[in-house]
Amino acid sequence: MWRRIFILVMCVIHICCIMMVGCDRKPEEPVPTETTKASTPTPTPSPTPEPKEKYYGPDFAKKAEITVEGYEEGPEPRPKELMVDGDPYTRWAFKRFPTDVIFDFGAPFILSKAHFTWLETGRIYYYELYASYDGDDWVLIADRSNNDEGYNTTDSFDGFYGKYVKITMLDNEVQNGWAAINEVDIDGFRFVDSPYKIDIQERIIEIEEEVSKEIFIENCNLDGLYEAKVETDKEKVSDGDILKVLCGDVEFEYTIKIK
Ligand SMILES: [Ca+2]
Repeated sequence: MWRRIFILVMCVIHICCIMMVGCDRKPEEPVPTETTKASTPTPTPSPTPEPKEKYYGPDFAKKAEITVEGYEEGPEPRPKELMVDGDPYTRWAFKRFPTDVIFDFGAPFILSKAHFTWLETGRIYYYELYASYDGDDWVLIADRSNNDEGYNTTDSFDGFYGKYVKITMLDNEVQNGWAAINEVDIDGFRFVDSPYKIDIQERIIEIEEEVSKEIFIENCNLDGLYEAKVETDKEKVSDGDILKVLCGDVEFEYTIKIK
């Protein structure tokens, strides 16, 4: 008897528990589905890479980006390309003084010399030559405002480390208003991604340890117009030796130091 009553009570309690749980259960809330945002790709700033390999070779000045303020359009066009086409009898011309011609090499070079070929009649042009590392600060390299040379002129940069050269054309001797350049050649070189610490201004190259001449020259990774050699009696390049770089007809010397 008591056993039946106990079972009955337990059943009632169990039923009540089920009912209570059922009452407490909230209707299932819809699981919010993750809304896919209209994803606007975040623009990643693209760094402006140094165009290290842009002018790998001896003709970097011929491949420079040249900016002029205009050119003679006709009857025979004389665009800027004609001042770097290798032909001394073709020329860029523009009827304006003063006017600027800017060379952007795309990367800094150790600039040696600029050679100009002027009009074949030997007409004298008056100009100023500037160089710059950043395109903002310009250094006067040559003042030819009182020039007395026709046909050809050569100006030294003395190793100026720059990415830009600017020629400011001032006038010519016949004062006819026409600026013109038949040909420009610029000598220079650069150390491209060398593993050595190179002080361009002080002309010092630091190396970790003595190395063979061949490996040293290879690691200098010179670019441009150059002939490079190390003057030493020893088998290996060591502290105090000199690297000589012949660029055009100008020789640059770099002292080698071991850290
Ligand atoms: Ca030419």
